[in-house]
Amino acid sequence: MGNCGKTPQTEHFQETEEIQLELVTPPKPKENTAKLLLLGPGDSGKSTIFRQMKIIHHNGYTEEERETFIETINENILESMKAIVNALPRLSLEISDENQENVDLIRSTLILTKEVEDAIVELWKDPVIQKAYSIITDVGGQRNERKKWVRCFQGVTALIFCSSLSEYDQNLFEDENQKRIPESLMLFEEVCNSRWFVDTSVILFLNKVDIFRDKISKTDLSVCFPEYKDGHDFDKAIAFIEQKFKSLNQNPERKQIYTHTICATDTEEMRFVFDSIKAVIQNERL
Ligand SMILES: Nc1nc2c(ncn2[C@@H]2O[C@H](COP(=O)(O)OP(=O)(O)OP(=O)(O)O)[C@@H](O)[C@H]2O)c(=O)[nH]1
Ligand SMILES: [Mg+2]
Repeated sequence: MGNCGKTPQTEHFQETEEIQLELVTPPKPKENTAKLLLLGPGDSGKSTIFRQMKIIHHNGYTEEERETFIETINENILESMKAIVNALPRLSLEISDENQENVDLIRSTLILTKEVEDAIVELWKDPVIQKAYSIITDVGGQRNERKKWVRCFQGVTALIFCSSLSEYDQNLFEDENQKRIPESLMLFEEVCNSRWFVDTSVILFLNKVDIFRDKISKTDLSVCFPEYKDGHDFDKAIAFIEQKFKSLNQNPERKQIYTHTICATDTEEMRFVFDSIKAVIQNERL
């Protein structure tokens, strides 16, 4: 292998990158599925929102609807195992003799039969497969860490970005000189204008409005944004923050930002919010 002056390290990174790009070949979108990506800084409420979605939809799917997901799940399992076994040569990993037949089967099949299912179960127990999987998904370092997310980014129907309103007077854990909302704005700017989401609508959740409502009556928003002049006015403060986020959208003609001011811990309220974002998601799929 000619190395064109690359160190083995960069070569390894490049290979990993290629493998990952291969892994991320987007599955064909299914008519009845939408892929939502929920992002946001630490402590903004992502897990709470996800939990609410689960509570709200816990009894929300009929047996029939659930059955329609089986095919997608099966395809994902087979595609993922294919990607792992196909990556073995490039990772210089060799499968044991007893699993070679299973590898051949996975490479050649397109359908998840009982036989293929058994082969996947056997392969998943194989330490070589586990090693390949961990190299593919667990590569260290920030740059690669990001690559890992590429798989999540492809084929996204709508992006949900969650930001906490209540922390405008708090600094980051990691950096005590940086306020949390500006940090969140920076992350939003990066995500919103990322090439992955050029045409993806963004649903912006301004969360923890309950805490914000209390706080704004005591602490002026200007502690975070010195240019803010409307004191303790709740509506004006919300509108100001919303505008801060929206102004970061570099492509307002193609990309909409739908903002919801929410209290993620309130299940009933979240039921309404999810209902209203369903319309956006359905539009996106047209
Ligand atoms: N009062 C109030 N608390 C909230 C709200 N949403 C989330 N919380 C609380 O805020 C904390 C952080 O919420 P999480 O959902 O864990 O946040 P996260 O974004 O998943 O955080 P990481 O996983 O650390 O990135 C939890 O204690 C939640 O109960 C809200 O609307 N109001
Ligand atoms: Mg979480």
